[in-house]
Amino acid sequence: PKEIFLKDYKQPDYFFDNVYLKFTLGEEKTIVSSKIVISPRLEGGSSPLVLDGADLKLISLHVNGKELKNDDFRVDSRHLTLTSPPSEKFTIEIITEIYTQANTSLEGLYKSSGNFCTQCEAQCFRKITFYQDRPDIMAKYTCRIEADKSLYPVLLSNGNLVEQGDLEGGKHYVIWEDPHVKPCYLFALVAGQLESRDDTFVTRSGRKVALRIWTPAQDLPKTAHAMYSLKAAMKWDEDVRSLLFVFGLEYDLDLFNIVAVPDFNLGAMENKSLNIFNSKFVLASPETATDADYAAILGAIGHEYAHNWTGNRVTCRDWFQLSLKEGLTVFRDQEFSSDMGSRTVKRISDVSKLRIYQFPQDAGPMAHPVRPHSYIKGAEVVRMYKTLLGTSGFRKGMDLYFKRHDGQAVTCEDFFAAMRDANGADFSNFLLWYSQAGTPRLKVTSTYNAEAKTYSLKFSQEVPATPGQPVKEPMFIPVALGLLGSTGNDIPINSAYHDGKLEIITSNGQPGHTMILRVTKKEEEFVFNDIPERPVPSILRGYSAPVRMDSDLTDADLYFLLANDCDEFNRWEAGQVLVRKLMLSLVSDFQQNKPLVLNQKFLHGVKSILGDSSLDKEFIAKAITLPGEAEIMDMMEVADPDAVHSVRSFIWKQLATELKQEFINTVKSNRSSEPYEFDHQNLARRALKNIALAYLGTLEDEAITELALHEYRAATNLTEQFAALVALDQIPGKTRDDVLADFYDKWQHNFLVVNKWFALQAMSDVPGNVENVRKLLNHPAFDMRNPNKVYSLIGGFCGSPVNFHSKDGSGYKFLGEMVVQLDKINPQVASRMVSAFSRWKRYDETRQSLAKAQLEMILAANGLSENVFEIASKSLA
Ligand code: DPP
Ligand code: ZN
Repeated sequence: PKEIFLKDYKQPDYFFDNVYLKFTLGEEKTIVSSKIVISPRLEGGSSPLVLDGADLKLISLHVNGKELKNDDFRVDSRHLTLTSPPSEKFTIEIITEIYTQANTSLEGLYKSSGNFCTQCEAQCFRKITFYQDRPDIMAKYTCRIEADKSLYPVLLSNGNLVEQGDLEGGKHYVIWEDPHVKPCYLFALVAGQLESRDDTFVTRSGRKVALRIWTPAQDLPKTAHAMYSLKAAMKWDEDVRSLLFVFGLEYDLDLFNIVAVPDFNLGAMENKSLNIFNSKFVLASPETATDADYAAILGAIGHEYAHNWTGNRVTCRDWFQLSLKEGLTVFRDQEFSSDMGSRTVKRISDVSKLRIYQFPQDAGPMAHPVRPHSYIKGAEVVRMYKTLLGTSGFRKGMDLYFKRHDGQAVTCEDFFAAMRDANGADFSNFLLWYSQAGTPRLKVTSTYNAEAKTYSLKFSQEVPATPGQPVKEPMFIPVALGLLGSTGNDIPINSAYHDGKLEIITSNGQPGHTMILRVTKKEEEFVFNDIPERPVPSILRGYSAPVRMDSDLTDADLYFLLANDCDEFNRWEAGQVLVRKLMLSLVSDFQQNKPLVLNQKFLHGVKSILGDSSLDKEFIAKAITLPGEAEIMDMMEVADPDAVHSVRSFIWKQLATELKQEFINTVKSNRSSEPYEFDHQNLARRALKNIALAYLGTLEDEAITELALHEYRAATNLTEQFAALVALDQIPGKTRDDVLADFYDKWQHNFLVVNKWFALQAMSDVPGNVENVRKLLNHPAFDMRNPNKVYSLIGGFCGSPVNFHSKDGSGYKFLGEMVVQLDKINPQVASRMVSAFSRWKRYDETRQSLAKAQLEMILAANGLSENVFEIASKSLA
């Protein structure tokens, strides 16, 4: 396949005005008839019209009502080309057949548990009919669906239902009309035996919107939280209260549908007024979903709903602009979740994700800029606009963006220009965030001059080379900074000498006396005057830019920040810097066969946080959680999974041993017999209790096993029950086996819960666990065709550093085999799995050659998909 480049973008030669689709859904095949009103862009122009298509059988083709002859068009496996279409507005009518039953890729129109559904993003509408499958083709759609009435009583598409009725032979039909123009990737169709939970939402201006969440009847009781989340998201997005950071965006139709399907490649899809969700992000009850699931549902529904404006009303010109909608919408859902829960804890989780997923990718063969397709880093870029412009400046930019571009398909530069123009802002080289790959490294050194009472911070930055980008320019890095005096409070300052000039530095409503420094050069210095004592700097408050920072802060400084910083994110971060340093030094001890000894100061730090009743319990839980193994490996010259795993387990167990009584007390004092509530107070309580139990689970101690068993049996919700299971899972033996069997027995009919059971076993660090995982492939509850199951079992296994990276190569061999098998079923899922190999060069030579052999084996497989080929070959390059 030919690689496509951003610079090659060309406007389409033909615009589509109206699209009339007719689906005749059948068991053997589905017939799709598509009638499109087309306008040539240039008057009198008659370049060929090239339509995309994949796996389609062309039945007939008419232009302006006349059937086309063979000389007038060409059709091959990827395109239908009209060699010389009319030079004025014309109508084309295409009839195709598609074979939905054979579609295991879960792209285009497919079947999930007997129901029809669609997934068209990114370029999958072409699996439904021939079309200009690109987002800058925006048209109005009318969709007629015909199907058997008893098998498919519910027939849904985008927009408003305008007509329905019965047909001969037990069939019925519906007609949906979407008044808004949209690109084809937002088209959706659902047909099946579904029932809905109904509610209404009245928008700020009085529009009464019917809300429906569709599932098979038996799952309806599990949609209450999703409905709550949807109403909260609608309210949040249209809100105008000045204290909250909100957007003032109202919903624009009278109906909003969500459908939950069990087989879905991704999390969810924002199709206009007919969102389709992976059931994992809709279904929840206290007994079958954890707090993390509840939060993920809130976030996912918030995300897809937010797309109605950022993505649907204003969409991407081409797929290089994905971040235009995804970066912005991830940012918006992060803000929504922050307002619904703890802002600090949400920020901590999001930054951890960035460190675990994005930074390693930035440093590997798959490194790419925010454009074309980085979601999480794209959200960080949007966040930087807000940091620089403040809440009201950012809002002005958003308003201008919608004023200029509503109903259009635009670019990241258009978004940038709206932010800039609405504020008259100088953003210098900010656009580089979209085009330069790699994680910038920011070095900070400080000097205090007691005589002159000046304090200086010197910044230097470097962006590492990435594939195709050997040389980099300095980036625009907003650094949120506070200077703490010895009392622990911020020293009130609002100006600094920057390159010899006095600059006033605004705080944009950040906590304390936070200043926003604009660091834009390879090296630069900021000097603060009238500083009475050597301050402790709190740098990058709230993680104001997605960079890796090294500073000359001492351990004493870090402990001071941990105890005093008014920016809670940086309090957590100070603890993380300390523990990362500690872990890396223990890793080096381990590699040199030195005995491992836990730093007592660290132990006391953990103890004092655990006992600090002034802190939010959810924050405590985050603060005493060690960074993940992937995060530590990412900081090493040569990643050593065994050493990192041993060190992390050592610290974990040491803390459990030394703080056993404190952890036991934490478990006991955080029990509750009240019914489950998903509110901050309760989920914070459960988070703290569960982390304490997780620590205790490492101890081979009968009393602890009893305690964990008690928690397992007494639990009234999955959050606590599963945490007890995780604790018990750590020690191999009969208790572990019994309780795993009991759990399966209890939940075997709920596939979402069974997936957790798969994942837990897949991630186990029990030596030789690959054999157990292989056995589970044959478990009656497992199914290679269901992405969630694959992600739980095979994906879960790849997340276990010791077993996946086992030096005998058994883990790599397993994944290699799985990728080849999966690719034949579902290339998207296979390509997600093969990504686990992409960082193979980070490991030692033995592991490198084992992983390389698997990548070569995969590339040699017959009929490999483009998706897997791209990742495997780029990884090897
Ligand atoms: N556009 C989809 C979403 O935002 C892709 N996962 O969730
Ligand atoms: Zn999205």
